[in-house]
Amino acid sequence: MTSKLESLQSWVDQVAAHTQPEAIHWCTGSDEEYQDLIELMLAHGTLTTLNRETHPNCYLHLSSPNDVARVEHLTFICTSGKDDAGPNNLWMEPAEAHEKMDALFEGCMRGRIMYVIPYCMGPIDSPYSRCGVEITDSAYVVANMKLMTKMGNKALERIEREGKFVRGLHSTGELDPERRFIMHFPEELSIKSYGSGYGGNALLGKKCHALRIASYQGRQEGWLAEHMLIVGLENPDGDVHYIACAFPSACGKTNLAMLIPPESMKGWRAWTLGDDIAWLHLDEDGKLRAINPEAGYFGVVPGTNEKTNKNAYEMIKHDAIFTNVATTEDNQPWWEGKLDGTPAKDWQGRNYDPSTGKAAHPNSRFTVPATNNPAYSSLADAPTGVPISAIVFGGRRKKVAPLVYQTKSWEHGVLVGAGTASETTAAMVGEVGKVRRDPMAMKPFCGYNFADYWAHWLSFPERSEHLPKIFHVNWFRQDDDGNFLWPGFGENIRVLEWIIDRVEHRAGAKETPIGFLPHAEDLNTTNLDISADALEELTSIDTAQWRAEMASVLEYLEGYGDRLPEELRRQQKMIADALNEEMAKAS
Ligand code: OXD
Ligand code: MN
Repeated sequence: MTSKLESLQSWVDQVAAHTQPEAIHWCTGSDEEYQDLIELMLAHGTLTTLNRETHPNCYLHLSSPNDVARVEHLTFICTSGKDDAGPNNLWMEPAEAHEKMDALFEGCMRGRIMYVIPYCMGPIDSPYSRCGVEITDSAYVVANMKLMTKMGNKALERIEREGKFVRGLHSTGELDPERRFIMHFPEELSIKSYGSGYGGNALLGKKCHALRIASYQGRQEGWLAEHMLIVGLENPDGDVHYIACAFPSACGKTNLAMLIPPESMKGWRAWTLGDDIAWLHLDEDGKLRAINPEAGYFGVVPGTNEKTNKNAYEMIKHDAIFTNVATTEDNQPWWEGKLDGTPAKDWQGRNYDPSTGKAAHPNSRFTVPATNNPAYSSLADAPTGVPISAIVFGGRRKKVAPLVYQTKSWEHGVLVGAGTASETTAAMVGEVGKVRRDPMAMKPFCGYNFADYWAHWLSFPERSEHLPKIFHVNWFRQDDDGNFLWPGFGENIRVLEWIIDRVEHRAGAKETPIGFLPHAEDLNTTNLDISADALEELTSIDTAQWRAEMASVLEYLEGYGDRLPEELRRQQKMIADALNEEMAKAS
């Protein structure tokens, strides 16, 4: 096959000449093609079939043990000016990065098939969607891209019509961590990724395109590409509010996106629009509208069960690809937190021995089409997306951050987003449990200087008077003995209910220096098993801790130097001054 789009065809020819594949396959996106790829991988041993009775059409892939997560230390933003990448990114000069990558790619597909994957991020007929083409030598990547994006002929037609697409070149190479790089060239709308087969490094439509490149593109074109889930909450009267929430990796985004309200909240329903990424555009009326650029979920498996996330548990029982989970004697997938079964083989295919670690890798994943989800919202495919009522930032904090608070303005919300911090998790290589600032949960994903990104966020009020309200939540507060104070999971809807009621001017709150917090009685706690003390702690702030927090936020922001928008300094100062006043009153 060839493409009638000259720029696409010549790029494919050039890559083929350079990487020397045995054959070239243009992906059509058909179900037969998916099935053929599965058969091919089964024949090569890249995949194995899981129990057909309990898990029809489910397959297991075990990756190389050194290739199980994103590699932020090997991920670069290659803009012509170093400052454009900012202190939040590793930077390499574009010519140097191309040279380095081209040397790695030279001849790397000998004996392999080169797949050309045209894909569309977002509903195929949405003006908010953007397209790309990924060239890869991994059948696993193609199969995952089929589940995660709109890929194949329809995307190719759109690309040929528009003439513009993001170019992503990927090879698993030798899976050698010493020869592994993920390079982004936002000015050229291109990506080169070598040496890893792991989702975030290899499914280039996801983090590389839909966040890093798209955030850069969004700034140029006046929209936002964010690391946010999108959920619709329907109240007993049938009113639906859409909320977009940014949490760092592995903080329960998938769980919140698929939440099932508790028994006591009769008549409430949650609808999933997306679990990881949101693209936010202002419409002609100044309303912020969201689409989910993805068509599937690439979620963390451990911890998923009937209680924590029944929808996810159900949706991964069929038509799913599992990566790095364990298996039971009868070949069902197994992971820590699964309520039944016992592991026979671990995630490296070895007989399970508890002394060698967990049975499933903590960052083991499922890939499924979004339509598998019982709570899938049909509006997930609406070309105009959904209107967003509230934006919620959050992190994993044992202390300091209360359960929920509302910011005083959009600008204050941008400061809160910029100051978001979280304890690190297994989704990235490195130490787990360390607190790090993760602005808007975009630390690993913003394709340009955070200072410019905040300025972009701060420009929205100039363009709209109808922006959503901004909130901050923390499901992970602990008492001094390390017990969680809030039950989380489905009960989180109680917090979202307060958020919606604030948006609708129906709920009470107390004003504090850091924003509006609910009084304990403003939260719906009917039939919730929680002590008055725990609720009190969750809905109050410690002035001394917050003074330290705000000083640390300022110190972090000052790391962005002259490019830091003055407005953020002003917002920080207003809060710091209010906290000082509070302290003075108390003494
Ligand atoms: C993800 C991540 O895989 O954020 O979604 O790491
Ligand atoms: Mn994510």
